[in-house]
Amino acid sequence: MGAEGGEKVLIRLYERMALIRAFETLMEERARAGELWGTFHSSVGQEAAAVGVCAAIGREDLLVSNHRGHGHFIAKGGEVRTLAAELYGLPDGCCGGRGGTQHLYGPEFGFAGSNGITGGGIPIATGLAQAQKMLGTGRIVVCMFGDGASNQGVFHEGLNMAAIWRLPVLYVCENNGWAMSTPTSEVTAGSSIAARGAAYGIPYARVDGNDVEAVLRAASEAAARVRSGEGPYLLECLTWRIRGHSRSDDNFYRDKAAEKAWADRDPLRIAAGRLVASGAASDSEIKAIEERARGEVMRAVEACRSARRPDGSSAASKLYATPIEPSEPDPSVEPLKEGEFEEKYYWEAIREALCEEMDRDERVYLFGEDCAEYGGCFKVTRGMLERYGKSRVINTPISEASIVGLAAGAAMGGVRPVTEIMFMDFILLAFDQIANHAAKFHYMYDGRVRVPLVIRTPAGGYRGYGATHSQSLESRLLGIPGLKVVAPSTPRDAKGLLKTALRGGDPVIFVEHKGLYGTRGPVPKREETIPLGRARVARTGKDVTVASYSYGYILSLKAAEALQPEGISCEVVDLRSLVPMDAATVAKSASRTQKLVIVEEGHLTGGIGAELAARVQEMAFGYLDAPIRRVAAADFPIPAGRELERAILPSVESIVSAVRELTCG
Ligand SMILES: Cc1ncc(C[n+]2csc(CCOP(=O)(O)OP(=O)(O)O)c2C)c(N)n1
Ligand SMILES: [Mg+2]
Repeated sequence: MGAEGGEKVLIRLYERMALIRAFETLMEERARAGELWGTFHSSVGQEAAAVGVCAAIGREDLLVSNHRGHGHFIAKGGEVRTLAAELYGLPDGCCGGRGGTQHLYGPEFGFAGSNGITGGGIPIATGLAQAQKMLGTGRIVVCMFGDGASNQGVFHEGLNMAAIWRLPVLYVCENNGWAMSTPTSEVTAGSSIAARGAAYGIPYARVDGNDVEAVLRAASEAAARVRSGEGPYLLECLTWRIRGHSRSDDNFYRDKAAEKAWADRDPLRIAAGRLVASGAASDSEIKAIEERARGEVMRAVEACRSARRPDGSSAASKLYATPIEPSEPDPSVEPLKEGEFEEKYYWEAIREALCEEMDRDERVYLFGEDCAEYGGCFKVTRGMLERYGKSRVINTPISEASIVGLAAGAAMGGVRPVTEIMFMDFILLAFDQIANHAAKFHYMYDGRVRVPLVIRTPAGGYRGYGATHSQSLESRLLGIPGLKVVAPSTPRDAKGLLKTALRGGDPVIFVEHKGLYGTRGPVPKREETIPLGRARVARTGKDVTVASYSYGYILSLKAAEALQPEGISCEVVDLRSLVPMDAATVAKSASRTQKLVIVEEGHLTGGIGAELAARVQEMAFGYLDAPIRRVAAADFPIPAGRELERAILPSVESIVSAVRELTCG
């Protein structure tokens, strides 16, 4: 940078910093005046890090931000007007008012989302970088986070993954010395956050985060290395949060001398001092820049204040990228004629669906622990590595949270990951990335992004694997708007539903019961996709409806056969998909039989049965002549020993006795 060029650059940097400062200051006033609903995290004092980093990358490069993201949004090129409108909860806000201060999005200038979960953006950014690399876009991804986030597990998982796969991601830690009221030094081991890069073989640097020129220099060097294909880089910017952590925090816990020392190192003051000292700008020119910035923000604020308030009616929309279409025909209700089908194993049907979709769409790839050579714990994907190669069948570290987080980020970036969580029990480690991230993005970012992510996972017991390898956790996935949950029980459904999941635009948890892998059934030779959200009446009967899904459906069929000789005729309904849940088909059946038993392998309390029973009674209360019965796992961890396990999990016998009690009074 030449002297004159450098001064011009510094003026531009100063203008951006002044705009952020004006935005934060004026919006804070508006918040105090009670005009803003919700919280507010000010980035006053941290402008140099945001502006210096963003000046080092292109508009087309991507940036993932955190809860303190206003400055990042503006520095990346976002308009003050759409940001202010978002904070005011208005329809022309960058997320239509759905996101608010902590959840911003601006794909048109490479702002790939901010997020209120501390550290949550790290795997997302890493996954976005994976997508850039796969698609060969040449873009890099910047991930902004705080010192507090560097103590999250996903920080370490994300850095590890970025390093092993050499992903184009620049991690930028804004170390402002505090994570809320906790000093960084009190909770952070090691010589520096930057030096944590060394553990993963990632180049790193530490820079004065209040000196915008120094940040620009360091970030430019880092970005160039990342862009060259070397892999990730970790940059730590030492800075200071001048305001309280959030709106309600007055910093009472901080040392006043330290506050004064940092105030003297205010990044705007440093830059202005340099501009004046070099003669690049006079005091009055600096003032004029600040006045222009204030004017721009004030105009935005005035527009928001005078805007008509929305009536809230748009809130219940845009939940899914691929909405559930009840009008779509369901081919699987047609019985298959001789010659139209082949007998297939359940695992085989799943593998076929995966291969057919990978042949059809080269953006589909497999991503999970031991999914390559080994073929996954249950060998479902064995042989796929040979067929599709290492770039599309990828073994991952044992990092469930980041497996899902990376996959969600990659899906947002335009590819279609299929992850495998080895046992459903381990999904709990990834729960934050599923529930707070993947499931929410489409809605929270006002329908402007899709997360086409399929998470396959083997579930269930009856194998003596004990408490941490036997659970059916489907019910824990209810009540997470934005997520779809599928649990097929037959090879035909497994194939057809998986294909639909793989073509949709939403995150889907695809539950595969371990006890089903070795079962066989007819699968059509022709291509078939089955719509989600349709239950199937698998066996007709007149005395009682037994509704179930997954392995519970197999037990229910057996129970129905066992009851036949006693003259009890059971109608068996297979839910197939749990979110959306087709309670209407169950209610219709139960209205005819007037009795309903719900069978599931998950625990009784808060289970699928509880939800389904509540819905069915709303629709069919007048038709039922007995209370709805639930057969489920007893509310204990699942023991390993054969007899103990049997005593806890549902069985053909327990279904038979529930039906008998209901029908024989
Ligand atoms: C997972 C999670 N834990 C806790 C919080 C509450 N919280 C929000 S910001 C914050 C401090 C974060 O510190 P840091 O990462 O250093 O960012 P800073 O606020 O200093 O910018 C905390 C504890 C949260 N939002 N998410
Ligand atoms: Mg901090």
